Order: sequence, then structure tokens, then C-alpha cells
Amino acid sequence: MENRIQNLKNQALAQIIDADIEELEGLRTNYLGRRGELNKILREIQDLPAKKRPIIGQIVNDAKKAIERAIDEKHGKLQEGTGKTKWFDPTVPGNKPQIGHLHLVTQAVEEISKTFEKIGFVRVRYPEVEWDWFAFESLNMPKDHPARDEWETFFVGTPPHSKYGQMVLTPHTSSGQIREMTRVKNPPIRMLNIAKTYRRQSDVAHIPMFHQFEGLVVDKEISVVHLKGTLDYFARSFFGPKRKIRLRPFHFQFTEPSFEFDISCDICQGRGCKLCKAGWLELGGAGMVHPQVLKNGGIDPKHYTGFAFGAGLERSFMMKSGLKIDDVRTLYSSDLRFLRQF
Ligand code: FA5
Repeated sequence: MENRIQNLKNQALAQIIDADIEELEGLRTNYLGRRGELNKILREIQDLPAKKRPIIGQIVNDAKKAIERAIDEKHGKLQEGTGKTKWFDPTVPGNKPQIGHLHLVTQAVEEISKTFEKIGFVRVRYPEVEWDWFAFESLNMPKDHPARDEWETFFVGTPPHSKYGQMVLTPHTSSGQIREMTRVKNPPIRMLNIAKTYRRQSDVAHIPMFHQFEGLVVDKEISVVHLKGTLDYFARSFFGPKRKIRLRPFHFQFTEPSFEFDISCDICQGRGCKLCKAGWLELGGAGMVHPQVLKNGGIDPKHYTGFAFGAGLERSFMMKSGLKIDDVRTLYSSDLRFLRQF
């Protein structure tokens, strides 16, 4: 029996040398626990001759102490290695908990709101799940009109409204134009509508859920000059004085004349890259509000004119000076290594 105890002790000490913290706890249970190897031997002592019992008892207890000491020492060493010593110095300043920050997109929403508030725009919010009428019909896109294809819309499978039609996830913030006209009724209107928008798209420059910011100004004698001045002001304030905006003639059903506006690409400095391809990145669409749309919103186009623009918020943020992000999906990857940089 003495040999058996000695062998167990040697085996335990050898295992302790190679163990990590978790394995140490396992060894403690195996050798010293209530059902451990050494206690098993202690229970067998009663079968020994009375003279032998105290001697074997003593050997078992010595072996237990040696194993216990070896486990404690190894534990201490392993903790030192990880810096987790048992010593606690209450005068050492604590570790500051990490404090997060607003998501980049939220930061961009706030900055864009402030930029436009400075020139008199008022931020409004309209439904994210909207009726077809506001998203399409009232904007001169009747059912089956091919222009609707551009918006790659998600339709909601609820029964259609008798007047407003099918329910959709807002494919663009222009759905807020008619809502704003009917809410204000009498111009002037200076609306800034920032909202989530949804389309069935996903690649380096497109995501299925993105944000748009939409400006709408309706008043007497509003012209395309006001539109151009407003976009130039935004480009200078948001992107920095070196960035350029250009207007290209385009077609939208709800504006006449219509434009697309682009910002010069900050990643390739106009040479053309994976993201922009030709040195410019499209930010949005714009134009003079179509007279029929004013009428649909209850405003008399004989007395009032207006301009509107709608742009991608994530794209605008990516094109901001100094931020070299070449894939829009990165913004929503929830990768802390990326998010902590901002
Ligand atoms: C529109 O949505 C029009 N409502 C804009 C407008 C408003 C025109 C007012 C006239 C008057 P467009 O489909 O081009 O236009 O989208 C506008 C911008 O949203 C795009 O230029 C782009 O910057 C951004 N965008 C569009 N789809 C996505 C997407 N899937 N992911 C990220 N950004 C997108």
C-alpha cells in the first residue's frame, strides 16, 4: 500500500508540472476531492491490521499535503504569468471601463441635420412603412410605370388601402414630400427628412437598408439657382472646401427639370477606383418639384414653385474628407476594430 500511495503522489506531482489553471482544478478533484484517489485509500485503511493503520494514515496525509502545496504553488505561478496575482493594492487606480460612442451613421445624421438647420431647414420624420400612394403614385409613378423598377421595392403583404394602395418599406425619402405638403398646407416649406430606406440591393456601393436625407423647399419664386446654392453650401460644409459637386441632367418622374448630383471621389482623387469607377460618386437626385406633385400635395403651382433633393447618407459619409472606406457594407459590419477608429 505504501508503494501505491508513493506512485499516486509521483504521478500527481508530474501532472501538476504540465497543467494549466483549468487542469489544476481537475487534478485537485481527482487526487484530493472527497471521492478522489487518496481519500479512497483512507477508506480502505479500516481493513488493515490496527498497528498499520496510523502509519498508512500518516503517509496518505503527507501525500495529500505535498500535492496540495504543489497545486497552490503552480496556481500562483500561472496567475503571475497572466498578471492576475492574488495581491490587491487598493491604492492602484482602477481600469477605466471602455465607453462607446454613437454609431458613425448616427453621427452623420446629426451632422447633416445641423448643417441644414443652419440655413433654416426643419427636420421631420415620416413613416418607414408607407403606402404606395406616397412612395410612388403621388410622385407621378402610377402602377405598372417602368420608372418604379429603379426603386427595387420591398412590398408588405398586408391588404391594400382602398385609397393609398399597397404597403411598402419606404424605398426613398421622397415619400415625405406629399406628407410634408399636406401637413404644412401653406408654404413656405423647408423640410429635411432623414430616414431609413429599403431596397433589394447589396454590393460595394449598395445596402438593403440605408438612409437618405431629403430636402424640400416650396415658396414663391423658388428656382434652380436656390437648389444649386443649397447643394454647394452642403458640399462645402460637409465635405470640405476642396471637394466638388457636379449636377448632371437626369430624369425623375416627380421633378422637372431633374438632375443627379455627384461628389468628387476622395479615395482616388478623381482617377477612378473600385468604388467610384470614374472619379465621381453619385450622391443623389434633385430637381424642381413637378407641378402635378405640388397639386397632389394641395399646393397651387401657379403661385408656388419648389425644389427637392434626396441623397444617400452612408455614401455621403463615406465620401467625407479623409475617410477612406471603399465598401459601404463595412459601416454595418459591427466590427469593433473598424468602429473604434471613429
Ligand atoms: C431617389 O431615391 C430620389 N428619390 C432622389 C430625389 C429626391 C430625386 C428628390 C429628385 C428629387 P436615387 O434612387 O438615385 O434617387 O437614390 C438617391 C441616392 O440614394 C443615390 O444617389 C445613392 O446615394 C443612395 N442610394 C440608393 N440606393 C442605395 C443603396 N442600396 N445603398 C446605399 N445608398 C443608396
